[in-house]
Amino acid sequence: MAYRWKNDLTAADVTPKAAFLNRRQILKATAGLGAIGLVGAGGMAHAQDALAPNTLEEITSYNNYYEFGTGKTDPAANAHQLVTSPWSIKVDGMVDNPGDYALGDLLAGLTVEDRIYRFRCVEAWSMVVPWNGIELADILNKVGVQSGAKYVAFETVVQPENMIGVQRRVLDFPYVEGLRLDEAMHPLTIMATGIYDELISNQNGAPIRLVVPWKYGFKSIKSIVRITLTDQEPPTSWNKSNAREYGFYSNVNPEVSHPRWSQASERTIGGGLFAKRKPTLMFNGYESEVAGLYAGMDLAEYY
Ligand SMILES: Nc1nc2c(c(=O)[nH]1)N[C@H]1C(S)=C(S)[C@@H](COP(=O)(O)O)O[C@H]1N2
Ligand SMILES: [Mo]
Repeated sequence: MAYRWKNDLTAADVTPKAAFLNRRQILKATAGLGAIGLVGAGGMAHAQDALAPNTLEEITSYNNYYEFGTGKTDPAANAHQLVTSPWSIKVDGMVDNPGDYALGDLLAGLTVEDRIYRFRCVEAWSMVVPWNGIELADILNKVGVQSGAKYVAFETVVQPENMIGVQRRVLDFPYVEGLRLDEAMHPLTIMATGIYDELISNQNGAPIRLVVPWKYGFKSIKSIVRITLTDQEPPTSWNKSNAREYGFYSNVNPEVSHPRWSQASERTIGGGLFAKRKPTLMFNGYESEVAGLYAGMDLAEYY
């Protein structure tokens, strides 16, 4: 990559959290995952970007994680049942070093960075989340992507005995997602292991989940157990469920409506009773970084 992306949101855009200041302990706790980069903490403030702040409480109590139920508070109520240790990730397909990796082995030596990102659900609500994560590109470069690979497929763990939504078959599980290889290698794309310098909560997708900030939230698949390099566009859960409403790309785009609602504006979680909806930004505010990935594509056709 020719450049290193600079965060445009800072800690001032999220509500201060006691643990966020307590960085030393976290450095100790995540020492096994490599040094923590301070990309977010020193980033540039954009005064015009008046985003509603989100607390850890908001981020961990209003979730989508259908394996634990379809209600917004179901994941917080049920995800304590998720077993996250030990955790291994199968890496297969068109890679030089396929295998079943213990999570710590896969991430060893890679840099955990702070990334404060806008997060926009296809249901037209949004938050600002201070993630800690590793660039997916670093992981892919470590396992060695073969030249014919064009896409990356991801799969969420299935623990039927622990997952009420799996028992009720609310979706076709395992939850699966995918990215084009250039999207996966983009420096904005991270695998998050923390929020506010704490280990990521189960309801947010512990122990490791994808975050692709310019795409609708459902692309950011949780609790990943498999990463596959392939030359075929992989199936994705919401596209399988309703292809007319949910495409493979799912880039945030205020000009392309969902068949049942507008995507031109969004409700900010935690904004309070009288909070105004705010206009949704093209590519969720990351247009200058990612628009080039889609040059020449009709975004209404490739939604
Ligand atoms: N495995 C899995 N991943 C998932 C989901 C899910 O139901 N199952 N929901 C998606 C949707 S619709 C959104 S908006 C985000 C929500 O992430 P958050 O709860 O951490 O805010 O997770 C995405 N990843
Ligand atoms: Mo979502």
